[in-house]
Amino acid sequence: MAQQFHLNTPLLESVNMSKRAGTTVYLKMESSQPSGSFKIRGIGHLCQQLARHSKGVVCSSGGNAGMAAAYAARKLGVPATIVVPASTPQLVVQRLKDEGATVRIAGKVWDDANAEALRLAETEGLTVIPPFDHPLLWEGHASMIAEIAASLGPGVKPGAVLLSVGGGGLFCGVVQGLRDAGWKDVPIIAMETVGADCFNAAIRAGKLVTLDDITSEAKCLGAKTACKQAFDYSQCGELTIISEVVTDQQALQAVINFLDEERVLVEMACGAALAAVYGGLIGRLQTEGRLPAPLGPLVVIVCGGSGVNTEQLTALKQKHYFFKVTHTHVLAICVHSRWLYGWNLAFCSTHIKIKYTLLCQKPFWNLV
Ligand code: PLV
Repeated sequence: MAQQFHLNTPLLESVNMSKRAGTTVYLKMESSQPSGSFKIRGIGHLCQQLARHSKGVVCSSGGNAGMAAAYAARKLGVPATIVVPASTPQLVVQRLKDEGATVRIAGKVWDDANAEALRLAETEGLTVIPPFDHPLLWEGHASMIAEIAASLGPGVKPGAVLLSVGGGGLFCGVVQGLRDAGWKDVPIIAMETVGADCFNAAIRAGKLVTLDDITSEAKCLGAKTACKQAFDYSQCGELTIISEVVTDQQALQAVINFLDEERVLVEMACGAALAAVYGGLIGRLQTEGRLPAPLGPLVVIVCGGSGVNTEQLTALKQKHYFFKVTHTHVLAICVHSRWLYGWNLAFCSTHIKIKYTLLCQKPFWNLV
């Protein structure tokens, strides 16, 4: 049998997240995979089938598919070229090089890098490793559901599966895995961030949609168009798919909460899924009747990601103004403006608004 590149990852119960979600939360710890994310499941499987005797592989990536391709190629003794967009953090570029890959930077977003990878494959005779759109990838990703079934034990079925969507490869693999396990009635909660929400846009439009740009910080969710199979699943009617979008700030806050509570650092791409628990989405979906109440165990795919370290996290926090404005701050501004302008209410209110905007680095009307 061909060597398997991925690991069987733990399924951990989270007491903190269970409290927040109102049901038992199990974390499928794909962040512990070699290469740092679930991607090695599908890409490892695909490389076993297609890359063993290749002259070299080329993979366009937001980072993590590239990490998996570079890892698998190194294990197979095949050269790897990884094409990433300019938005890819330097730390990922370095990690790819440390894996022994040749790194090329092309364009602004993943779609640009993909065009370059396809061109290279053509001119240099390299085997293309797609990051999310290939049946072998989905087959590889599906293995995580078989593992979840084995970990949960006989007779235990998830109440829902929570995951992030970029191009939709993980989603397709999970659908396939749920079908194989006889669990196709288990709802899937598919999370994206605003500005990297091609799957949600497609569902709303009733057809595949190409976003104009990727404006989210969660670059690893940044495909402009979801893969057709993911869209077809969303339309097939036999599955329950709940597509939701969170802001970058919510995804980042989820990354911070997860680090504090579970002691694991993941990318914002993964934070998008975690935000559904930390931001109270599960309860809201139950109130809206879109998820059953009570809900069976919630399985969260902790997809991971290598594009983050403490320095990167600090930079993201600064960018997303995580300054906590307390009542004392607001009171101090009011007292100061009263002292400056007395009872001139027009001046006072303008002063308060300006101070508040400067303090929070966001307009005062975004107070909540
Ligand atoms: N990232 C891809 C696509 O980027 C990549 O090249 O790395 N969580 C993490 C940590 C990811 O890296 C990705 C995909 C996803 C979730 C979403 O997976 P997908 O693309 O299969 O839906 C543009």
